[in-house]
Amino acid sequence: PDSFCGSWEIISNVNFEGYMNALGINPYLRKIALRLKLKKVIEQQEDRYIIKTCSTFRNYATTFRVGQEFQEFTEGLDNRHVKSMVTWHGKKMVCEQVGEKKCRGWTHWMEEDKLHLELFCEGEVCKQVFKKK
Ligand code: RET
Repeated sequence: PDSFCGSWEIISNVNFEGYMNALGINPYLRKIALRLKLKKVIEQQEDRYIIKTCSTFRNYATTFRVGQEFQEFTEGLDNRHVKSMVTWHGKKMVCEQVGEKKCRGWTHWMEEDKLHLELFCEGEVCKQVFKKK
């Protein structure tokens, strides 16, 4: 697949509020999060990916190998422990996050030169698009 690697800045964010609500994130944090100009920094070292979500308020990072289950602690988001697994579905990088919340995960893919991200949780879907910095 096309490389996701590099620095990305958000250009659209649809239903982030609904997604955060589904995660049970409190109204105060939701309000702050909605105003952030999010950046993604994606690195790949051999079969290991590092995805960083960055903002002036808080950062969040995950490291994983595709096809290998890992324990994820969503620190600073909803602070839950989930069992995560990332796999390729064609050109889409799909993560399932198994835990207390049903149907939780995300999907990354490229369209033209944009990075697309869908975040889902219990029927709520947030759609974010990033352009290369
Ligand atoms: C911030 C700020 C504090 C509140 C919330 C946040 C959301 C982070 C998200 C990160 C998604 C990361 C992904 C990583 C892939 O490996 C910005 C930390 C709710 C939604 C998809």
